Amino acid sequence: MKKIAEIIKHAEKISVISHKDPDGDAVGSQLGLALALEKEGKEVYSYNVGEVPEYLFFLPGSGTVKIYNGEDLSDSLVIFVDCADRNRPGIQLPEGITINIDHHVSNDNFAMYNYIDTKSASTGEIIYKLIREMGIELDKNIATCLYTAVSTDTGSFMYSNTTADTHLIAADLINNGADTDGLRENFFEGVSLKRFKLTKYAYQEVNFACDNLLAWIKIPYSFIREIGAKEEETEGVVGHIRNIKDVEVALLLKEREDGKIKGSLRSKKMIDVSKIAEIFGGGGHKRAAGFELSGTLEEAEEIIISELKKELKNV
Ligand SMILES: [Mn+2]
Repeated sequence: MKKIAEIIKHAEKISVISHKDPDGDAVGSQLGLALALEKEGKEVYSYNVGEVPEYLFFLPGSGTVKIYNGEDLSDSLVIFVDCADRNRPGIQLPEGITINIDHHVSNDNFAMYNYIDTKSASTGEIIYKLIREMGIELDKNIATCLYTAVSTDTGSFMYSNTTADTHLIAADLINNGADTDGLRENFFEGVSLKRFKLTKYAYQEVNFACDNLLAWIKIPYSFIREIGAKEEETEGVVGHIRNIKDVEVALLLKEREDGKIKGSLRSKKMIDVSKIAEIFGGGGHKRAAGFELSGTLEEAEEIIISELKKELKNV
């Protein structure tokens, strides 16, 4: 981290990039870092493939995140945040100096300099430590972005990745003015009607197997189009399915507009879903992971469910 802090200190132009379908940790870490670097007098650009989701518009600087459109990044220091592997940004790795800051176990150290802390519940926690390391003073805006990153990636401090360190960092962010009301109103109490309809659909369509240890749902693109939901609005559904008593592994299979099947896996205690996701070319964390498959929803279902049944046989 010292080395990374030093490299950043010497750079003038910096681009900060997070991942496709950006979530609270992606955008919160990205903006928290960008705002801190601007404070240091750097020329900072934020790019993503994909729009900032509406529930994150309240974040200071959310309007500065641009959709990446082939810009030449080779003359700036490029920092990737919260990207589990080289494909997650959706941007080709530029020539020049690159830094990769992340907390996913599946991270493949794709950049020139890599800081991967898999014990961190969120990338936001690592960015917090980096900002402290650099001696940059926190302010309300930076604190709001980082608090959002920490809070959303821990399911509001409830998931098993939450540590004492997470709470200490959150406390310091609140002491520095983090807008916790903004997060609550926009995220936790800001469930869109589309998101609610998706949850309703999921509750109706959920399948069970292996004595209810396994629960899964398939969402065809036709339904997503019918209700007009955006990609990111489908993400929370799988967490609701995991919350059912007895369920150990929850799976969401979602058909995308491009016909690809996106899989999201969640587990409770026994199954390391990052290993299962890796079988299908994806990755993530022990308790939350994802992958992409080609073919139909039914074909994807057959392959992954048989793999999950094998895993759950020994439980
Ligand atoms: Mn994250």
